[in-house]
Formats: sequence, structure tokens, C-alpha cells
Amino acid sequence: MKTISAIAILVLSCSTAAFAQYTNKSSVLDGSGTRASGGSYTNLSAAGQPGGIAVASGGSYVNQAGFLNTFCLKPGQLGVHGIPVEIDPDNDGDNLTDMQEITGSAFSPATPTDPNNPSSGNTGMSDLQASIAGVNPYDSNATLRIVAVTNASGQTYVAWRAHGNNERTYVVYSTTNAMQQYATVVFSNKVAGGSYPWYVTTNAVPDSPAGGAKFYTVTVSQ
Ligand SMILES: [Ca+2]
Ligand SMILES: [Ca+2]
Repeated sequence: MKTISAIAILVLSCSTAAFAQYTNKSSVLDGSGTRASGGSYTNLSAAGQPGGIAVASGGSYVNQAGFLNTFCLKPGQLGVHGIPVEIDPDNDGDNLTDMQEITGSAFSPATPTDPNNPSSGNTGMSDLQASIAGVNPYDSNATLRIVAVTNASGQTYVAWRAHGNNERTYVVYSTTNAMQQYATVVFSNKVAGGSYPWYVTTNAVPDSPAGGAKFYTVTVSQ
């Protein structure tokens, strides 16, 4: 259970010795890793490739295998984890993998996010937090948050923005001292409401008013 308290591929030109070169109109890259001119495409045979992963004397990694040496690492292009983004499965460190971000598979409906930006929609939630909350990562009006605390008819009402459709469990906690743990559970359940595809809804629950101030927080789990 996940709870919120949320490939970059660089194709670089790599020079190589052109052994056993041939022309194949179905290929797309020439021996220098760029499209050939003149209407035909040229690549190198596997026999002309150095093969394997080589470690240069300076400690930099060079990928000499793969698609005819058209892909190589750029060690200077480091992600948040301090390793080249080409071999980092989560470039931006938001705990959604690059593949999840590119395919959009962390959201329903599938919604691609930026693998190099931890908050693609700049909504205040990370892409992972938006995924757990089930909200549109590009909609700043749909983020998980308390939207109102009001008093009426002797009750306090806590309203928060949620993903409905009975798909996620929300827990609302209260405390009379914001410096202490929010231990009192006001509400713990799934919520209904909202419209396809994101089921954004505002849910409200009553709570007994305190003699003084009262503070609330809401969590969502999937
Ligand atoms: Ca990521
Ligand atoms: Ca991201």
C-alpha cells in the first residue's frame, strides 16, 4: 500500500572505424550515427562493432554495443542520483520510473509525465504523489488538500478535494496542538463522487468542535 503524507535516451554521434560497411536502405543511421545523405542509409555490420561495454581509462563508461554503435553514454549528463541518465531508471528521483512516466502507466487514464521533472504539472504535488492520489498530474485544481474548515449547527465540517469513485482510502486526522502528532481519526473510508476520467470530488465530514483551535490533515492511500 502506498500512502502520501506523490528514458531519457540521448542519441549521440559516436565515431567509429568503418569495417565491413554496407548500404541498406531499410536502415536509418550511417557509420557516424547520423542519417546518411543522398537518399540512402548506411550502417555498420555487427562484425565492425567493438562490442560489449568498455570502461575507458578515465573511468567513463562507453556503450559500444547495441544498435551498431549509435548509442553511447554521456557521463556528463547526470540525473539526481549522480549517474548518467541513460542508465538511471528514475532520472528525476520522483520514484516513478522513466518508463512509467513516458508511457503514463501510473495514471488512469494513462497520462505521460516528464521523466526529467519531478512535478510535471508544477501543481505542488510530485508525479508520484499525483499517481497515488489518482489525480491529473497537470491539474492544479485537483490536488489533494483540505479546502475548507467551517462551523455550522454546532459542528465543525472538514472539506477536502479527493479522487472519488470509491477507489482510494482517505483518513482525516485532527489535533488540538499542531506541534503534536495528528492522532485522532475523524474519518477513514473511501469516497464516492466525481466524474470520469479523474473523479475529482469534494468530500466533507463533521467533527466535534474543540474549545479552542483544532487542526486537520488528510492522507490518501492506494
Ligand atoms: Ca521519475
Ligand atoms: Ca517526473
